[in-house]
Amino acid sequence: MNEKRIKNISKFLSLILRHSPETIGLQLDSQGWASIQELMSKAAGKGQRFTVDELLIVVAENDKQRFALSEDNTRIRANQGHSVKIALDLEAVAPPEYLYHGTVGKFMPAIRKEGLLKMSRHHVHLSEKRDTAVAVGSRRGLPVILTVHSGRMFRDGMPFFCSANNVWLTDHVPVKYIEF
Ligand code: HQG
Repeated sequence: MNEKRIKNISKFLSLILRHSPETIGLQLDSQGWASIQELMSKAAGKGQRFTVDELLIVVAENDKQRFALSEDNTRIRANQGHSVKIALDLEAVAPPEYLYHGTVGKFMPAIRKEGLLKMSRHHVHLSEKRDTAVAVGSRRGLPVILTVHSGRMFRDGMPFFCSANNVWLTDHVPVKYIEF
């Protein structure tokens, strides 16, 4: 399977499993899982056809490990990034002392005022590596990298979660914890 097809199926799965399952008439369970059989048949009904093997390749080779399979390999869900309301049931864990967030200049006036907000997602997304934040910010233009004092936030009582693919998640980063 070529890169282009992998990317195409990955984008489709992100759309369905994170944002709009209803576009193919699919319902996610309360933890974001979908039956692979049902997903495939409903996707095919809308002209998006792929085999189970192709789906498994997309899950395994995904550059950011965006998707997870259930233990019995019958269900799939996105590891993070949802805008639909689901509970990932992540456990709160202590973050590293510093985490990074990549954004762009046009959001900076608002971020300086309100801190980092989760916008349309469930959480604010942060990374352990600065390079990851550079890649995230670059999706929107010239990246601006913010250092978040996550250790201090945690000690001040703010919970952090780490997704199965190592994205750090929190509710809101108030301005006083951001190094601009
Ligand atoms: C910005 C991709 C105005 C924030 C990536 C960001 C990531 C504010 C945008 C994952 C703000 C939200 C998440 C405020 C934050 N005022 N703008 N107060 N606070 N923002 O896409 O972090 O490929 O929801 O800086 O790689 O960019 O989908 O979040 O620019 O891991 O797997 O509002 O999405 O992963 O944008 O990206 P997003 P994000 P996937």
